[in-house]
This record gives sequence, C-alpha cells and structure tokens, in this order.
Amino acid sequence: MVTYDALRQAVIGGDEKEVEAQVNKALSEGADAQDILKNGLIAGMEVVGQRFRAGEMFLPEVLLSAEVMHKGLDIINPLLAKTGHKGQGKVIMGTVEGDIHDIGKRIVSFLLEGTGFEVVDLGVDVKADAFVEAVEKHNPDVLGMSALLTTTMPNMGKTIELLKEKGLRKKLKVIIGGAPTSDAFAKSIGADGYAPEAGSAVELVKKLLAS
Ligand code: B1M
Repeated sequence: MVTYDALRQAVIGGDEKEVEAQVNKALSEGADAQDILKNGLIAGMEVVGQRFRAGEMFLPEVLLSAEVMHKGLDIINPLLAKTGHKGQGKVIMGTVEGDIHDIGKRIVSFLLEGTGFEVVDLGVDVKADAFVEAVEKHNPDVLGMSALLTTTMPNMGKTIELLKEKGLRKKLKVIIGGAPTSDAFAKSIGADGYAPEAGSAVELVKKLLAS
C-alpha cells in the first residue's frame, strides 16, 4: 500500500524536489492520482493551514508550501483529467474584483477537476462583467466566487445582480467561499450555496446539480 507521509512532510516543508520525487514515486507504485491529491498534497496543505492558524508557521512558509503543492499538482493534473469522469458539469471559478488571494480558490478548482468537473479558472481580481462575459461564453452549470477580504465580499453580490440584469441568473447555480464569507452572507446576496472548505465545495456542487 502506498503511504503519503513523506509527501505530506515535503509539502509542509516546502521541498519542491522532494514533492516531485514523492509524487513520481507514488505514481510508479501504482497510486491513483486522486488519492495522491487527497491524501498527500491536500492533506499536507491542511496541516500547513492548521499550523498557520496556530502561529506555528508564517506567511512565507505557507506560500512556499502552496507553490510546491502546485508543482505536485502539475504532475498529476493530466492524469486527473483522464481519470476524472469528465462530463460531471462545467464550473467557472474566480476570485472577485480587488482580491488577489488565490490559494484556496485553486485548491477548490483542482479538487473539482479531480472529481471530474471541467473548470474554467478566471484567476484573481475578476470584475463582475468579466464573470458575466465568461458565463455567456462558456455556459457553465455553476459559477464559483472566492473572496478573502471583507472589503471585496460585496463584489460577489454585484456579480449576481449583473447576472440577473442580463437574464442569466436562472441558467446556473452560484456558490461562494473564502474565509470571511458564510452561509448567511450567501443567502443575503442570493447565492445558491456556501462552502467553508474545498471538500465541502465539491459536495455542494454535486448536491446543487443533482437537485
Ligand atoms: Co492576505 N489577508 N492580504 N495575503 N492573507 C488575509 C485574508 C487576512 C485574513 C490576514 C489577516 O489580516 N489576518 C487579511 C484579511 C482581513 C479581512 O479582510 N478581514 C488579509 C489582508 C488584509 C491582505 C492585504 C490587504 C494585506 C496588505 O497588503 N495590507 C493584501 C490584499 C491583497 C489583495 O487581495 N488586494 C493581502 C495579500 C496577501 C498575499 C498576496 C501576501 C497572500 C496571497 C497569496 C495568494 O493567494 N497567491 C496573502 C495570504 C496568503 C493571506 C493568508 C495569510 C492566507 C490565505 C490563504 O491562502 N489561506 C490570510 C490569513 C488567513 O487566512 N489566516 C490572509 C489558505 C487557503 C487554503 O485557505 O483561502 O481560506 P482559504 O481557502 C479555503 C476556504 O476558504 C475555502 O476552501 C479553501 C480550501 O479549503 N474556499 C472556498 C476558498 N475559496 C472558496 C470558494 C468556494 C468554496 C470554498 O466556492 C466558490
């Protein structure tokens, strides 16, 4: 059985070479790409998040861990795309205008991709009209918006209002997430749902599309 302790430690320690070596080793031992993502890369980042909240890790270390995690993801991404049963649905993701935090949003995107969703990631600092243009262009099942700043949260509501103005709101589900957001906030702006972390975001998307 493949174990991921060394991979998790390499993510936590921000060791790029070791992350790549451990991902390749797991693959050569027959590990499943989704398993590597969940039990190695994401599990490592979860520890980083806990340590950061506890004041045991500092920002530059968090950023380094996120960077090396993405190096690992780069290796398994083509496999995730192959093994994930594409056709679960299409999701547009982005961090709202004025906000450049993207670590959490990328984790949600990768997890959705790993579960078989097609994800169009618009990146960060995405204006309401850019979200709407992307909805018109890609015709997604779900629009996901992320915000990490209390000052940028209102831009989620702005996007939903613009979708309504353009007559697009009823064509898709809208979900939101990011540390300062909440279920109550999602309801107040007319979103269909809120997820506190990446795993529950995937569950939420599945639930909304099944309903
Ligand atoms: Co900034 N920052 N930051 N920052 N930063 C916070 C958010 C802050 C809480 C730190 C603090 O003061 N304690 C604070 C916000 C305060 C507030 O508004 N209440 C803050 C601030 C103030 C700022 C600046 C204004 C600082 C300055 O310049 N004076 C500035 C703003 C820049 C801007 O956006 N315009 C700024 C800048 C930065 C960096 C660039 C240095 C860097 C971002 C790098 C990057 O993203 N590429 C950064 C970072 C790293 C943080 C902290 C330390 C960590 C955020 C993070 O990545 N967490 C953060 C403090 C903290 O959170 N404790 C902080 C790890 C990540 C895995 O978690 O993003 O929560 P998270 O994502 C989770 C869930 O929230 C959820 O799933 C993810 C995975 O489980 N989720 C979703 C996220 N999006 C989702 C979408 C969904 C569903 C779930 O559906 C669509």
